[in-house]
Amino acid sequence: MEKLISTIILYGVALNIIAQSKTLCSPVPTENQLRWQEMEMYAFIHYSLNTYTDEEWGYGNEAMELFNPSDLDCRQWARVCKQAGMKGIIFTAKHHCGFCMWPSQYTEYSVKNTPWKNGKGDVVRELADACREEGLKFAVYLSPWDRNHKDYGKPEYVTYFRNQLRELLTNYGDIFEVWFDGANGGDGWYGGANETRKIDRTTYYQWPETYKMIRELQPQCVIWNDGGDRGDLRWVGTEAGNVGETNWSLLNKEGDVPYEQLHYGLENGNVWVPGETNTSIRPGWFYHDTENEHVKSLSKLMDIYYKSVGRNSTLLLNFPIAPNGRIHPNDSLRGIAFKKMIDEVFKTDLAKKSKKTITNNQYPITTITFKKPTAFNRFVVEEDICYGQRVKKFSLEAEVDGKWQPLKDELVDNGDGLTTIGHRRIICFPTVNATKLRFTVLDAKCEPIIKRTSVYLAPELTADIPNSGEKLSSNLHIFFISPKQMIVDFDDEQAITSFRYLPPQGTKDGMVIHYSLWASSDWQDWKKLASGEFSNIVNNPIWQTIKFAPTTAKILRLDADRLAEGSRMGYGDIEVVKE
Ligand code: FUL
Repeated sequence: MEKLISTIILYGVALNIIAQSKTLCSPVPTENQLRWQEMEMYAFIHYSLNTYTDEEWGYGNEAMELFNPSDLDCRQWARVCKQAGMKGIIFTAKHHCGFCMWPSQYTEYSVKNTPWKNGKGDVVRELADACREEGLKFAVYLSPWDRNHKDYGKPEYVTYFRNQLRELLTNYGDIFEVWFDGANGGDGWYGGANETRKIDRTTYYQWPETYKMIRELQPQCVIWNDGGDRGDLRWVGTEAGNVGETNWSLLNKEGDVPYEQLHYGLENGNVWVPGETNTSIRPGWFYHDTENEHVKSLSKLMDIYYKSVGRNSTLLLNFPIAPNGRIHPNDSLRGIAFKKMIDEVFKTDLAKKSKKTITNNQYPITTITFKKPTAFNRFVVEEDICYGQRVKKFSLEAEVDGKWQPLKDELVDNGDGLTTIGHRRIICFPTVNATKLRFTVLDAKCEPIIKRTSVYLAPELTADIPNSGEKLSSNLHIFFISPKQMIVDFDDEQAITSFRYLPPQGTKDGMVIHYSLWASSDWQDWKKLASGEFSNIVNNPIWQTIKFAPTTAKILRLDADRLAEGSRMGYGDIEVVKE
């Protein structure tokens, strides 16, 4: 009897220990969020009338006749994305210009009134089918801001928006994610009103109602929203392709989400809202001929991979569609090379055939003992996020020639970067030739549950095609004649065809949003060459190109009609392209 009692007690203690380690000390993901996180990489596809106007944001009155691709092939998109390692595609069903890539019954501004397939085509349908055939998941981007719709800003528009969403969520099979862009640049065509309409992002769209509809129609779908209401996923605060090395998958349920929280999450947040890192394989989101030689290099893409998937995030990588209706070969080749390189790096887990011992101090210490001195430069660690995210700080050491030496994350500028883990953390460091590797959890919210520790040797990547190969201006005299007027003088008369503006980097202060460009040869007669907006410049501060009919001039004047912030125009660089 006594024996039985002590067995029961021992059993009880053991159960208690297990229970303790599984005690939740952090919010946990939903099933949908878990499934989404496992996707790791999926593609964005930007395609709309902008592809034909060479713009990043349409104004809302672009002619529908422009949409007549000669060779539109959604199967090519799906094949390329699959070979690039993408597990799904999110498609711009409607961008800010309001033009619908499916024949919506609620508007005339759609593919149904274009010459393409005599108005009988449906890009959303073709892509949804192609994805299914290739075994990819499918999702939609539906811009809440609509520069075409006459009612934008009124309650009627919200009904319209929901009707469109219902069409997309009922007619095209399973949708894994909905993407509600928060951008609102203000002005637009709005049914001919040509005015500025800003809305209150926290109340106007009445997201709770819309979310309810999504949950009913697509119970497995995750909601991305950088607007007023908390969705299932968050933006990471930049379109450059990186999230903070410290990346908590948590936010607070209520309240504003400043940049710091978007980028690093919130350690003590009370709800699971993981970060999705979005960036484009080119500088812009839409296709521009001028960017054909600026497709991101393989080393840049790998850097993005480590700073997204390797930092407890997913990667949403954009492939723009070219005017012929296909992904450009420069983009597809680079995308495929990217996937090959990921496979190459993570081919052989060197920890697999080595001895792994786990001891416990306050927290676990994992020591990997190699059979002989082994060269490696990557460490991968994962927490079982079903139990939340727990680790706050860890260390990594290699034993080289009998001496322990600390390793640090070489992609981080300040500190060693060894902080949060979450779904997956990849640490990159210069190659060491070591006999042992020691991973120690130094601080955690409660008992960490580590699911994986792996070690790899990545091949050296020599710098291939440079990121965006931009040259600095030469032979240009740049000065200001007023805080918002820049002069670019090139001494002799030249036949010029475009002007390029790189905004100030790392600050919104002085960034030009609306411009007018003037040319002169004598400082007296000024001819207006162009005016307009640098769309999406705040979120994606890349080179902006203003093209115009070949013009002979000696001086250009750029007027800043609207600045993002501040009262003085700034710039990072300027280029003038000659004929
Ligand atoms: C931004 C938009 O304004 C861009 O045009 C692009 O769609 C990007 C993914 O999101 O906020």
